[in-house]
Amino acid sequence: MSGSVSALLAALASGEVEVVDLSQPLSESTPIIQLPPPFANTPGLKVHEISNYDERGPAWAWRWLEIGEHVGTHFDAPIHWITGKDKADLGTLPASDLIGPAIVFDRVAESEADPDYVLTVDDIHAWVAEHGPLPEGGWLFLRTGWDARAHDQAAFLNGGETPGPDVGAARYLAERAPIVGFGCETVGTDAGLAHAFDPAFPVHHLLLGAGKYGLTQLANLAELPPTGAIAIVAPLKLVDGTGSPSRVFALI
Ligand code: 23J
Ligand code: MN
Repeated sequence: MSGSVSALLAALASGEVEVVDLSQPLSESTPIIQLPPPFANTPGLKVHEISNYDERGPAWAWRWLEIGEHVGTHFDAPIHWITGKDKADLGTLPASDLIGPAIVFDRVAESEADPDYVLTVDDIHAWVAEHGPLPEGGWLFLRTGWDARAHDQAAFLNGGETPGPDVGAARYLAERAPIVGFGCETVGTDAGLAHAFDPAFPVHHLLLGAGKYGLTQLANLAELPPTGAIAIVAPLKLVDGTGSPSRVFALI
């Protein structure tokens, strides 16, 4: 075993390094995105019993799941969007992209004051001036306080008014930042009003078009420092997958 791995194991065992669960619980009441007509919408989770220690299987319980790829805490692969259609899917993206540094932008106050708050390039430059450069091969997580609403579909969707990056910030994160992905607490990586931006849904359009990744409905970002955490992101290795409910952890 290498020295670095044993040092990490020792730090985990002693509690010096802590594991934070960034995933929301996944259930039949997990909020799902609501696109306006004429667009098709995703089903949420539906759980079916196969057996429950009964005549169908006396010593075992098991279930099967019906679920959209884009439900709950989930991953957006580049092929989710037409701009990324020739790029990676969940079966092909390199596992090494799924573990990396994570930094957190705290925009709780701004999002409480205005649910249509948008993150701008100026905000990114101001953060970098205070905390240092965005992480190479890492994740930028936008904290908005929206995780506190995740038990309630109406409060979570908020009539389509939710914070997110503006077009300039989306373009910067896609084209100029060294990150592999952008994560948020809201139902989608784009702001609620982003269907009316130009281009529409700019985070999807630009970030996925650049072969980068999205993560939504994160929890517990409040426990992370602005810099210095490690994110571990675990979508299914779904062949041709455009997205997947995911377990997401941070080491702090
Ligand atoms: C399809 C169309 C628009 C959006 C989305 C999906 C998502 O947010 C998603 O989960 O990828 S905005
Ligand atoms: Mn998605």
